[in-house]
Amino acid sequence: GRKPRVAVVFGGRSSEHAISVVTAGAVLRAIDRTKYEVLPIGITRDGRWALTADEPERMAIADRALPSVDELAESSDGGVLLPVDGGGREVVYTEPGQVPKSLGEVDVVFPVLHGPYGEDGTIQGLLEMSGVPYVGAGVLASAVGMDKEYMKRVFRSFGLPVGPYEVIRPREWERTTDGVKGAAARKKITDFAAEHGWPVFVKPARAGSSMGITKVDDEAGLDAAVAEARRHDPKILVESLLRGREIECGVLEFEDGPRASVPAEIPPVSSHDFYDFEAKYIDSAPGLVPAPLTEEETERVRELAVAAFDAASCEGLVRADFFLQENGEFVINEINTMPGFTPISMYPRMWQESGVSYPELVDRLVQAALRRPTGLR
Ligand code: G1L
Repeated sequence: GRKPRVAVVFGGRSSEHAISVVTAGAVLRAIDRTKYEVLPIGITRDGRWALTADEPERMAIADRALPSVDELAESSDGGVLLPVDGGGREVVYTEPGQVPKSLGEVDVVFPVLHGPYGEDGTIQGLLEMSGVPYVGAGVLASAVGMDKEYMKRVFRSFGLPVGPYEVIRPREWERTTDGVKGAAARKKITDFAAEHGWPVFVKPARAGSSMGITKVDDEAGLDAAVAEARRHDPKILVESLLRGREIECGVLEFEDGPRASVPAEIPPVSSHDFYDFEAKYIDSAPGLVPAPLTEEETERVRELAVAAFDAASCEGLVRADFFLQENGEFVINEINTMPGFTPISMYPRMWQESGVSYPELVDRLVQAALRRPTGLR
């Protein structure tokens, strides 16, 4: 029969637009063209969708200039009308924020999108309603992976080890106690610190990457940290500092179920180290693969990673991040349903070290999506 047609959807209204383009370029380069037909679909920075040319070589950093969908579509001679209606050569966009009425004949979508409308379950819901299978987490797992409160609630209810935390909800900032607005909310944090000790981390409950997170050493730094977190999300989390080693593990769905990769260790960064965009996303991640762990520790973290995948009802893949505490116990910090995914990112590196090359990884993800029934599962 004909080859399955894979739509790679990338770019979008995110601060991480460029890394999405770079990642999509890597996926386009790696995907087996003898097996699949490929359709690159870019979303511009202002939310217009357009079919872009299949030119992965233009989707890389050149002379320190970051690629963008806007540029790819405008200077390309491969742009085709969207919705697909006969294959004109003119680049036509949807209106900003509009979703194309049709993606054309697509068998599976490979979403490479970050943050709002990308990895929070919204595009997954759109694809569910269209009946198109897609790579990676579904609506529920995506939403759970985006909300640090519900992530912890899910893990805890499945018996996974979770560190101490407190949630402050939007309405709690509006409440007045003893004539002071938000006083009870603030006390919740200082009580938490009194119990678990300073420093604490103040985080937006729902935000991509490590945005809006502040380490707070004492009460004096609290108000600024809360204000910063609330810029990203009115719901915030307070967590205690989990002393220990940072260990990550990849989970990938095989034909017979999810399997864990070899784990990696992220070495501590000294506070004066500054990670700019390129250092964080483009340079090879500074992790040690495999992590120098004992056999028992390795077994344990791999078991926990698969348990986290199952607890959140993940599909396709997940990266699970842990702390290995000084008492030898692992605590799960978070999962990422759309982890860094260039060939030099941690997740692909962990699988490379486990015997799964980047092209095989891409193929396994597409195959897992194609095996999945649409509708309730
Ligand atoms: F589709 C997958 F495989 F689930 C998938 C999709 C996207 C895995 C990883 C990613 N990663 C990204 O999209 C990103 C890290 C480039 C977001 Cl900025």
